[in-house]
Amino acid sequence: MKRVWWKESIVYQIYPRSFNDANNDGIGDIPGIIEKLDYIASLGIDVIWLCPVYKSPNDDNGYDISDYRNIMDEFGSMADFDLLLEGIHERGMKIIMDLVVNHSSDEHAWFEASKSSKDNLYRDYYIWKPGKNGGPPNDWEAFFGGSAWQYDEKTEEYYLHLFTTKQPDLNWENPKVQSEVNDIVKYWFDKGVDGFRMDVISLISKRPEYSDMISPVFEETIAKQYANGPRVHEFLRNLNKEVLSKYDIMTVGEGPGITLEHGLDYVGEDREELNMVFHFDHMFMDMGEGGKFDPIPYSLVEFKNVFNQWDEKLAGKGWGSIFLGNHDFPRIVSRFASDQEHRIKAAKLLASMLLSMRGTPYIYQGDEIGMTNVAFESPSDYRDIETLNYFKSLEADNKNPLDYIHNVHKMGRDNARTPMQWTDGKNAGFSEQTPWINLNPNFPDINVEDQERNTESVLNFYRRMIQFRKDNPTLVYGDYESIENNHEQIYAYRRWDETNEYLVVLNFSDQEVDFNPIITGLELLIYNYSDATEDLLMRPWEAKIFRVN
Ligand code: TEU
Ligand code: CA
Repeated sequence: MKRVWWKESIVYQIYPRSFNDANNDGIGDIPGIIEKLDYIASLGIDVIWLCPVYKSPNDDNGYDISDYRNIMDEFGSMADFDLLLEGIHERGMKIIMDLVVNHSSDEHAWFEASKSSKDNLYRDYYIWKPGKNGGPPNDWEAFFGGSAWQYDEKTEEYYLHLFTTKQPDLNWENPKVQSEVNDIVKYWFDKGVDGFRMDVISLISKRPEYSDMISPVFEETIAKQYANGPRVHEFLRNLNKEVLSKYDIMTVGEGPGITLEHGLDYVGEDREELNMVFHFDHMFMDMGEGGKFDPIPYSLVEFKNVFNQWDEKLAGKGWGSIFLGNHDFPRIVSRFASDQEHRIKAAKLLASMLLSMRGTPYIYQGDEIGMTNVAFESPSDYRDIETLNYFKSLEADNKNPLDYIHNVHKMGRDNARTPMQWTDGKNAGFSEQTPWINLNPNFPDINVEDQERNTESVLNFYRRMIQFRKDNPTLVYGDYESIENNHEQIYAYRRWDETNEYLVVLNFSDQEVDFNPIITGLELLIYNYSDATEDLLMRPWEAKIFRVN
């Protein structure tokens, strides 16, 4: 495969509200990030992905943008942003921003104009439809519950919002919307930004029929009806041709509904659309009939299959992204490994995986110290709109949210949004002020300061793994093949090219497993038990990476 910087990069994702609070108002901010740039650089990170920092009424924590060219007051000013950009570049790192253009905020000037009358110039920036039989135009459900249509009394029509009512969907059929997006992207590239993560980019092209939901299963509806619409590739190719292709930048499209079948349409090297996508096949694996708050068990075999199938699909044709969590999902160690007695080993095992697969690795803030899920006692401790809507829907069904709060403990997005744990001191060193969302009470045990001092910490293991990947391009570009696919506890795979071969063996279980593949000449390089030996008797959550001689 063609060598390019973004294939060799390791990305660190920052959720600014929860990262570091410099002015002590309880909310993370841009100056807070600047204070921590040396820390991020010390991990060996190449690219920082910054979640939205634009002006926003924060109905969905910045994913509802009211001005695409200005910074949210709570996070600082444009001058602060410019300093951040400079600080990142000075340290030899790059920055990608979040591009949220499937929808804007309802407080964006475009929407204010759009809703003011049926014949104003901005009416067609959004998707307005008359009602049907005294109700909405169709039965579409929004991602965060309720109808995807909101009635507006002034003009007596409904507007589409696939997310909250404060996130009206933009109408990409309107060429003016497309050129507005081009201009926004160009504006940030001209400032020196190095790329974009494109929020729900799979949803921008709507199917013009607007027919009723094709399936009661929301996942199926998303993939077949909301996502991958008829013009999405045309839109992306135009954006690429007009703007993206003129800069040395990287793009990663986020996409519910981007399945194996569609992946290459977005990232095929001959497509001239995007560099990478985030698909959700492993993130929705445990989703039950009732959606994400109705989790069901899954097996390691299914988990491995997702990675195997995607790798095979993209091999030689497009580039993948490797991630296990972000600001929308539970903490990775709690979800895919173990946050109990084996937490430290389990967190290192996930680091071994993230950083030895083919595809660009994305590390979410706090995962590098093994932060875990949190279980707040009261519904009123929660902040995320998705979770709050879930509680509301339970109440509407005359159910007590407390009887269901365990689902939120397991699946809620706030698990990943508790403040970053810097120290064991006041508010974990995040802020002098009570934070906007409670801390995870385990910060005295899990924090950066403590792990800096400990050579065997999760943090220092991440550093070693990152360095190991950088020293070994085989781990970036080499072939990938998983072995013993049907093994229910062990995930093992080979990475190789003409010069090197590695074997990664990961025990995803609480049991000791005697793993016996017939491979000789193993030389142990990386491991998460200090007394590890070259055999393959794998202890709980043990991880070993070998050179194969
Ligand atoms: O998330 C898109 C998305 O698919 C989510 O709705 C995801 O399914 C959900 O969070 C799982 O619980 C993106 C952003 O990452 C998210 O933070 C935003 O809320 C959403 O888009 C709307 O902009
Ligand atoms: Ca602040």
